Amino acid sequence: MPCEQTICISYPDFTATPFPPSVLGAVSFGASEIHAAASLRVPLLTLGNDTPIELWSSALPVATAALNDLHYAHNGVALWGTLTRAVRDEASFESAVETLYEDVLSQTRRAGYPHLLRMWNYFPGIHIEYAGLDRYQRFCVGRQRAFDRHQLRNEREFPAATVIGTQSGDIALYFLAARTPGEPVENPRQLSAYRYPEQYGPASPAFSRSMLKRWDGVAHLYISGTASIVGHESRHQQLNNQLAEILHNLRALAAQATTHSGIDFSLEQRAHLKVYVRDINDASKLRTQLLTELPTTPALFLAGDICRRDLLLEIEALIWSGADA
Ligand code: 3EB
Repeated sequence: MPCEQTICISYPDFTATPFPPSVLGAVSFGASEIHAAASLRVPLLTLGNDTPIELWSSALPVATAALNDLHYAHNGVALWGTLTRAVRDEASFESAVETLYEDVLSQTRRAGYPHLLRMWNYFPGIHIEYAGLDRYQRFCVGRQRAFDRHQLRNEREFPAATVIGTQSGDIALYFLAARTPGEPVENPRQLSAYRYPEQYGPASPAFSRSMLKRWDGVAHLYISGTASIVGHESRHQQLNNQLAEILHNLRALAAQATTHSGIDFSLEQRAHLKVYVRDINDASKLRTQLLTELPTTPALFLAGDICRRDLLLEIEALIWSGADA
């Protein structure tokens, strides 16, 4: 189906569907390779034989550009980009993240899309420790340094985000930015991550729980990776209880966005989930449980490491509005 909006996100069957003319970007998970001007392969195992593709397209004409290892596409309203960079050694991991984020911030601003809405971050060895901090904590430090240097200090400008550990490969990012700001929506059940106490690391995580964007004719709610966290504390040791808590969190966030905007956002319809599971052997159990809770909501299952060791899974969501929004 061709895209009739500013931005469309779809999960086409790669073999059956030719790429539409206005592709902003494409992400493949698992083994498949894709060819679009801006594309990224994320090396995460998928459940079963799935080799899913996430396709970002537009009804508007798209122009593509690249600056070194940053590849992007834009349509006058939004910019989609991707960047990968090798991890050299532990000592330089933090500064690698910092320069990577600086490159994203400076280039999106130079191109005229200064508002970061959504960031996906994947890198290997998320639990590797060095100088008393693990890679996730050093990621937060590098990201915050770049945000500080670019005067991105207003938390209402923090993008929604996902950070997931891979088993191999480079630091890989993809992101969505826009000419005009989105509206951050925080979760009433969770402390804002940028206010986490210092026990989780020296730099608090600079992301919003979700970002609402009203495009021309459709609104999108980009929900960050959501874990079994209430307040700032991890909850439950068992998989099924963590999933139930996450669904509670996601529902609370969708309800908050609806209250804030008057737009109907629900997990039951016009939603897509990505479920990241620490142990891929847990995926089929989770899928069964998720099917009883949300029988009609499509979900992609990916094996990835969650930043806190006590968390077994994390779920991100995209919800879009009906035609009347
Ligand atoms: C949490 O709620 C879980 O540092 O950008 C989820 C999504 C998490 C994004 C980030 C971290 C981030 O704290 C971890």
